[in-house]
Amino acid sequence: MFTKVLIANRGEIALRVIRACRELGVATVAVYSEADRESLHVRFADDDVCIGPAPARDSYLRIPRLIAAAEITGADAIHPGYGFLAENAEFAETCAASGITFIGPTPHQIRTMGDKSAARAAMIANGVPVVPGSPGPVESVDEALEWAEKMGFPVIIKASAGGGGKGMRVARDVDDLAKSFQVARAEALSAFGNGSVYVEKYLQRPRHVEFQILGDTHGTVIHLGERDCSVQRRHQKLVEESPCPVMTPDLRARMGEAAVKGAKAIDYVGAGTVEMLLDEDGAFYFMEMNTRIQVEHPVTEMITGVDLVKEQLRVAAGEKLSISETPAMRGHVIECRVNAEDPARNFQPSPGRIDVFHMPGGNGVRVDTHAYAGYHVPPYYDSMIAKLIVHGHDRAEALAKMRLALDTFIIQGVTTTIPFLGKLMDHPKFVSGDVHTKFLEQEGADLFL
Ligand code: MV4
Repeated sequence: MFTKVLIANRGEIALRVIRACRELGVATVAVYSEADRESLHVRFADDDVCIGPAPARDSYLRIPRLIAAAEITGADAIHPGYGFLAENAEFAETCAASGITFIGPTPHQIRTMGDKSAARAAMIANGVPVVPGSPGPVESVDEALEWAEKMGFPVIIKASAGGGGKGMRVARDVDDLAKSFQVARAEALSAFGNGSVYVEKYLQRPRHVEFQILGDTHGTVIHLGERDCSVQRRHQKLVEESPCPVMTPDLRARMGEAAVKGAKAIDYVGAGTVEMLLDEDGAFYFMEMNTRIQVEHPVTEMITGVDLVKEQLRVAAGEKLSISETPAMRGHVIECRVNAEDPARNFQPSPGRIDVFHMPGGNGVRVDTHAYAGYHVPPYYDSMIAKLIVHGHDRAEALAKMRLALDTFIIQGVTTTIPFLGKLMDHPKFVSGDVHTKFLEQEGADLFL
């Protein structure tokens, strides 16, 4: 095991990683920007290093400063958390070149899955179902049109370097296609410096169902069940749950097998997530693989009892996973992301001082947060200030527990999404589990007020 781990992140995930290290007897190093001086991750770590001014590009994204901080403090490994440099192959390479273990997959695995078109090709080559479409990038409108005519409209043009919804355009008909192709290509070029795009059949109302994967360096790759993350707004997840409300043992076996096959195709090592689209007719398709620990990992932790961050540390240290098969899944788990945002103002961020902070509690209630009364939510970073996760025997109990927990989560001083989430928990379609990726856009209007 490592002696000292540097956490190249901030906020709740930095605290989450510090806890896992502590439990394993590993010392920790916090890095922080000038805006995060008063943060709990700095107080809870054994050592801390200021790495620059508030903007992330001047601090949390500066690879040389992170490596220097690790060298100065004697850290032998770096955990990247999520966001920032978590899926940056160059960072993973620089760690290795500096004799520091990157707690995550290899640079090659990060790169393959980061190129969405290459990932799709790797899945096709290994017999993992993908949405019908072009096997690789398309170079012209005419080539895109050939595929569109083969599959039928609507189609979606996606940036190879994209993911998370950037550089995507839907085309409803032939007239749409030329424009969508050009817009997607231009957006991809300006956002990623890479104009490569590919074409897929567009699914109108799919669910987003993702499988948690763990792989080790001894050849074991397993899945730990799924999370339904269909409730999103502008590609930001708001609620995640497990099991997926429409899951059956047979469907889980087939989707899980496909997810593991996809991860094994690149000999995946570490914690990862295979995102799939589950269509209304029960067909499922590989969409993307995320090569990091995700925000919503506690959903899987609560339903399986497996500590995913401790598994990441074990795997990175060359040890075997603590489990060799898919663990049993017990009951039902729901997670709500609490953001300092104003739903009535188009979810505009609401930074500032938290004056009152009272957390819910009780049996089966988990809160992952870095916030406290007196904490200043900085305007520079993601506005998530807490994750509220509840476990019930079944979905109805989990829902009831979530409603009560949201009602007793008191935050004053900044506007939060808590009241919005409370209303969402009473929405008839959410209550019945009848959601899809367009749910909020199409049915959420009265929740925002
Ligand atoms: C799709 C799709 C429908 N059909 N691909 C959104 C983010 C990126 N990961 C891929 N995305 C989608 N790809 C096909 N062929 C619909 C989406 C999509 C979506 C997916 C998951 C969660 C929320 C979403 C919201 C809008 C669109």
